[in-house]
Amino acid sequence: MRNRWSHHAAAAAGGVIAAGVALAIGYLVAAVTGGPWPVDAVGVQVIDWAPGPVKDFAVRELGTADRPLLRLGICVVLALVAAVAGVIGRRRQPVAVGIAFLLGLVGLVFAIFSRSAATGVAERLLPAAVTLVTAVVAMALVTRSARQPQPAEQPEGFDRRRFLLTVSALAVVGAGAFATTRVASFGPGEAVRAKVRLPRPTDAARPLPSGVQVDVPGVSRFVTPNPKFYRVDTLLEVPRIDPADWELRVHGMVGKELRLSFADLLDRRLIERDITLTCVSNEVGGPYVGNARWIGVPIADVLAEAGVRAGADAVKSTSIDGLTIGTPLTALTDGRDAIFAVAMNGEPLPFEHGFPVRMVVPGLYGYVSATKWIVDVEVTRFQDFSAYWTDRGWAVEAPIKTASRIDVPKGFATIKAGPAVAAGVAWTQHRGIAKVEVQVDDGPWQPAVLAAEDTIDTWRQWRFQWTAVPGMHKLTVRATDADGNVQTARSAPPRPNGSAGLHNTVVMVD
Ligand SMILES: Nc1nc2c(c(=O)[nH]1)N[C@H]1C(S)=C(S)[C@@H](COP(=O)(O)O)O[C@H]1N2
Ligand SMILES: [Mo]
Repeated sequence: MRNRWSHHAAAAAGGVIAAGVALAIGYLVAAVTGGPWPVDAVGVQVIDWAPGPVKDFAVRELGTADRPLLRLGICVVLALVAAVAGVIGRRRQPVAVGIAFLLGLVGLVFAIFSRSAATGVAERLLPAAVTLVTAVVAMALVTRSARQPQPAEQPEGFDRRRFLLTVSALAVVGAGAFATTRVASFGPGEAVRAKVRLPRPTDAARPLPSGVQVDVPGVSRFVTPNPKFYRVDTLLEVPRIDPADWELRVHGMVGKELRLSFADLLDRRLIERDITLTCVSNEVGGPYVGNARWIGVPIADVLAEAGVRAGADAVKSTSIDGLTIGTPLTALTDGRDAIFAVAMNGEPLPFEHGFPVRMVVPGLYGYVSATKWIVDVEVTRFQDFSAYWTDRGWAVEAPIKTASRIDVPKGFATIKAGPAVAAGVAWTQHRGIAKVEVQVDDGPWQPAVLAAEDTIDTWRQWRFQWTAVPGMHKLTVRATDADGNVQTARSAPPRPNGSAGLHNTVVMVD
């Protein structure tokens, strides 16, 4: 009896290892070809199919940690099925091999249909095809060696030695493929990014005014360092595009279609601007906002050259993986600094932030304006298309709502009684912050001291001095834009067009 269970367990482990070696080899092939790893093909489709509330939860509670968790979840499900297949395979080998084939087929189907940065058919299919074949072969080998013997052959159980040999050989191959992929860097790596020579901008940003940063420890840095910049995207593997292979197509309701290479773009008039980016998913007081110094080509210049035809009211932009974003034409042509950005804080865009080219448009949430890894721009009409997020219940047009955040003190911090300081940031891109006020408990609104303004397209810091008396106290902040509109106290969730309401922080005063 004990023997039988340990044989089942061994067979289950064998099934898992068969699946593991297939995934590891697929992982290697994906890295070499730049095609999608089948796990990621399934994962990207799960992201696209996930109901709004699930996605909102993932963004809110997990942030970028949702990606490894999604991969892990898919691998756990696969491991469970593979374990069952391994056990079944002791008696019915063809069934186990059939299960491996079906799992591989699922990966292949998702690789065909999921969004992916892979453009060629071969690169798109190769990783999943190799995974499928490996899965079938590995499952056949494992189950053959774990087969339940007929009583006549080997009454004492399966051939332990042969099983261990098969399984460890597969494990070594799998581990080798995995390690090779992690250690070697295939495809366009940091080298292609490092090779980019950024020309000097034709129109440089003025130096940051002194006093944009309040001198209070714990307040956000005025310029968000690239590695700290928030990130929102919908792929499991960041696209790594070689600028030499990159092209931007501008077409649709234009007089003349354009195709711009990366070199063409760098040859054009480049402007350098400080622009604060915000995500529509940011909760009141949340972290999905960052400020950077960008260099890019004015989108208006490119559109003017293409010649926008009458009747167009939108630009539909598409990233290399086929994700679409719809932006009002007016926001790109009304004189604001909407750009095809090529640089972020003095370096080529990081891969995570859209290398080689992305859009940045002051005043609009990222999901309607900030297309990363952009490859296609179509001048069109809103009535003629719908974009990725609007298909998922988010608003078609989404100007950024006025917001303010308390960075210091942190929530539930304990501070000393007496003179105290609170500080934070406020933003209302392309309108400009005119006033920030703080309320202690239910007291009157009192003005905070504003830090220097960089531009109306950037966030603005503030500090507030108060006298803390012992007990528990609540600080609430609100901002007013340059047109005199006071930030609303009426709270709204991020969906469908951005969170609203006032941020507050509770502190204990000793
Ligand atoms: N290709 C692509 N572009 C994208 C996204 C994406 O998922 N894919 N996310 C958008 C959203 S919702 C936001 S808020 C910004 C975030 O840009 P960041 O990740 O550089 O901060 O990019 C936008 N551009
Ligand atoms: Mo976003």
